[in-house]
Amino acid sequence: MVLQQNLPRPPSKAPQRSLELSIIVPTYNEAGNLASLIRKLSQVLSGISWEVIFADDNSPDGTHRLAKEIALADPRVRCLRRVGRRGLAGACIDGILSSSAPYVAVMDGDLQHDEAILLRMLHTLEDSDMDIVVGTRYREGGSAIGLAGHRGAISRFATALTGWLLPVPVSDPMSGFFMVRRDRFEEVAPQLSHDGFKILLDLLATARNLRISEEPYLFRAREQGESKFDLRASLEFLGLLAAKTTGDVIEPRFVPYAFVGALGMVVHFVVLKSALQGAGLSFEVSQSVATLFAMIANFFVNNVLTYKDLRIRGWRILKGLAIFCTIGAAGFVANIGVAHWLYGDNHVWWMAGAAGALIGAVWNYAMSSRLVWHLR
Ligand SMILES: Nc1nc2c(ncn2[C@@H]2O[C@H](COP(=O)(O)OP(=O)(O)O)[C@@H](O)[C@H]2O)c(=O)[nH]1
Ligand SMILES: [Mg+2]
Repeated sequence: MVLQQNLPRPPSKAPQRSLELSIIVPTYNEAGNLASLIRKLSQVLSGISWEVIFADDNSPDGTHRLAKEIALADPRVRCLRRVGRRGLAGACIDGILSSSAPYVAVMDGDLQHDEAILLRMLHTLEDSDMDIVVGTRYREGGSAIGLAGHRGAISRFATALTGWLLPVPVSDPMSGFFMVRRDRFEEVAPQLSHDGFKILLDLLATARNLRISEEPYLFRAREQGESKFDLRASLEFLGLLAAKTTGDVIEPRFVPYAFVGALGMVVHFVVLKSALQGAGLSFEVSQSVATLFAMIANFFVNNVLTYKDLRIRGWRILKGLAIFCTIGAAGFVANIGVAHWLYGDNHVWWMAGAAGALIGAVWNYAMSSRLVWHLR
């Protein structure tokens, strides 16, 4: 049971004012931070009518249970427990759509975002014609001091890459801290991607005409729990950039898929070399063994990386693998066919080769997404 004396006292009667602000906090294993966060929100938001919604992806540490326990005693707290799904962006979108205040904020649940600027953000939206206020670490008065080591370097690189590729006029497009008018968000919600970490970047790149204001803040160091930004999140971010720079022609998931394909090439050559030189097999046999190994490796890595959210388990793995290999074989034929046709036409070997490989990769991706992992 949660110790009630550690938590803020909720208002004694129903609030007189209608709800002004919904705060959505995506959480995954943040049980150690919930009580402090609610206490801090109560302190800074005492003058307004607000609610906080924890959008939790069934955290193994029981964050959702704790949130619901707190919610029993405090009607300003709610928890949306999502099962069978993982993803920061999707959790934020579902949380926002489950709420109804005219203004909605998204902030992390690990106390890295400074709650002290929430009121200023709200006043900016109420008193001006701005649509969104973005918390920034990279304007005067802000700081990313809490972003230590390699996580900080990745964030700075991602910020520079985004500024170079996409025309989003903000100093901190990687920020996960913002407040937006509900009606503007609801307009674009159907076009937003549920995969990935970067909901703000997606929102800004999708709804290009938002009037944007920025509010500096100090990004604090994480004290409890750990960061969930991993290889998959990095690849999803690159996928989002690829989608938005090509006007959504490229699906974000194609980037992790292509990354796994490149790893498969490495597997292929390592096995080919070992079979040829190590085991002394003929080229044809070595090449077949290498192809089979690479396809099997690709299937399993895709299952836990690219399609982690749609992961196949148990005996269904065998069926998935068989379909994946069949699609791969057909993709190989398409690759050779296209390359042969183009080479015959213009004799530029590298262009024919690249076009063949691209057609093969697109075919494999499109078919295996639908037929193996049943992506809708
Ligand atoms: N619901 C949900 N929340 C997530 C997920 N991944 C991260 N979060 C939450 O999103 C916030 C930011 O994540 P964090 O790991 O701190 O990322 P970092 O600050 O970029 O290193 C934290 O509140 C996390 O608990 C996820 O897959 N689902
Ligand atoms: Mg964090």
